[in-house]
Amino acid sequence: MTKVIAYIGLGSNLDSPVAQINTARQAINAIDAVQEQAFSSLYRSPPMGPQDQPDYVNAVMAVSTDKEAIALLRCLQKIELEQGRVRKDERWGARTLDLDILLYGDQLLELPDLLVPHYGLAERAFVLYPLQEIAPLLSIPGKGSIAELVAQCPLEGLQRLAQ
Ligand code: A4P
Ligand code: MG
Repeated sequence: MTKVIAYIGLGSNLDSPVAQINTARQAINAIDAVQEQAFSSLYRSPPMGPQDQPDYVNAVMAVSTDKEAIALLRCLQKIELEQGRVRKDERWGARTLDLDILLYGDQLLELPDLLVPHYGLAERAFVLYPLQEIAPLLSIPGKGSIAELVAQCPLEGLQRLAQ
């Protein structure tokens, strides 16, 4: 299989979010057949969804891979579990680590367990701004250019963290 560039969204709001994101970055780099191409700054934002939870830290990572998308998802879910992710019934509740496949090449995927592009990508400041930082010329299948999407998306309290 030829290599594909995939974009992964990382998010955490429990148990030292910055450390969670850095640990996840290392774990993703340790996946067989996955190589980091770029990693955005870290961004802090108020929670989308229930407000009785801490602020989030988010980042976006570009990787090159020859893994199938679903195989990549399974590796990311394993890393979530290793970092103490507990899935609860509450929608959009607090979590130690969330890893989403935002984009997988220019592919549109509608598998039972995997929707790509990620369903929230086009409206979320905490995804669009870090994505634009590492891929300013990106075009999102079915949605338009990253520049257009960012221009239409208010910051909603998003702050880039000092390095
Ligand atoms: N799934 C389908 N498509 C994908 C994809 N492209 N990437 C399926 C990853 N998973 C995908 O995910 C639920 C199911 O989605 C999985 O079984 C997978 O097969 P999950 O990680 O178990 O649950 P979740 O993440 O809680 O659900 P959801 O609806 O994806 O939540 P979101 O959209 O990830 O939102 N506020 C701020 N400021 N920053 C955040 O990062 N994140 C959330 C979670 C809420 N509020 C936030 C943030
Ligand atoms: Mg998720």
